[in-house]
Amino acid sequence: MYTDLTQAQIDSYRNNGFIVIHDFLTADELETWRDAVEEAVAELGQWKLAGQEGNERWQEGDSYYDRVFVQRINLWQANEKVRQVMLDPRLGRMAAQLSGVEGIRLYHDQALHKAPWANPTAWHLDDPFWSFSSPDAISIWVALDDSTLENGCLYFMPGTHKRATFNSSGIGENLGDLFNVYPQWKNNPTVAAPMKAGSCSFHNGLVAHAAGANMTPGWRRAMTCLYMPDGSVFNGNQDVLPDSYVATLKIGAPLDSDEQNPLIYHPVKPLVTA
Ligand SMILES: O=C(O)CCC(=O)C(=O)O
Ligand SMILES: [Fe+2]
Repeated sequence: MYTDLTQAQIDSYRNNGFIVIHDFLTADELETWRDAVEEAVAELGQWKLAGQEGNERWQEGDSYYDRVFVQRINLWQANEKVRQVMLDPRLGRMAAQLSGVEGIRLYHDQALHKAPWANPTAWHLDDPFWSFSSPDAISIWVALDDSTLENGCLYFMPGTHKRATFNSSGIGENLGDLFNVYPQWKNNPTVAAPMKAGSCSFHNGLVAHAAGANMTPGWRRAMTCLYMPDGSVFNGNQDVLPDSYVATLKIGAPLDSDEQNPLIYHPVKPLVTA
């Protein structure tokens, strides 16, 4: 795993709101990630959120959004192999260095697999969906297959994280709805981010991004993880948090449960390890 970031990479991330790291995983590591993720996705079946099997809210249906990607969340909680992969402090250290924060908690992981002929992923911001609001939230997106212009690679709008508010448009059927909320971005340039399997990107939770349709008969599989700066507080959005946990939270309460959001990197505090 390529984990050493140069100052130039960190600067590029801070300026653009994203960075692509080619050849992030070795061939063996890629095999480990694929095997773990495939096993966990198969175990969850039609349920999108681990621990919520049987809860209709998290049942896959046949909506437009269900055809954007196969989305399976918190696989680390359900599967030992994914837990080994996701609780790796090296991932947390990279997230901390890029965002310039001290400690990193795992907010949630998610497999995002575009099936053959999947719908495009509309332009959106991530952070407004989440249970905390931070300009330093960051995600990793790891290509488990070659991700190409043909099968639905990511696209970014550089620099938008610097000006975004927490207003958003969701991820609907209209690719450009985000630009009704941010009309000042309508003519901004965009950057495609095709990646070989085993490469990855990191992106800020407030940078505008999207992905293409899958115009091929093959799969475009990706494993992602969303990271929360240690010290972040509950903003009132339930998102993927279980009912029983949300019932204990007031707005402004620290999201510091190591069962739900393990501390995976910190220079001094004890970490949760696999
Ligand atoms: O994989 C995709 O289609 C979209 C990914 C994305 O929006 C994310 O990782 O935040
Ligand atoms: Fe996203």
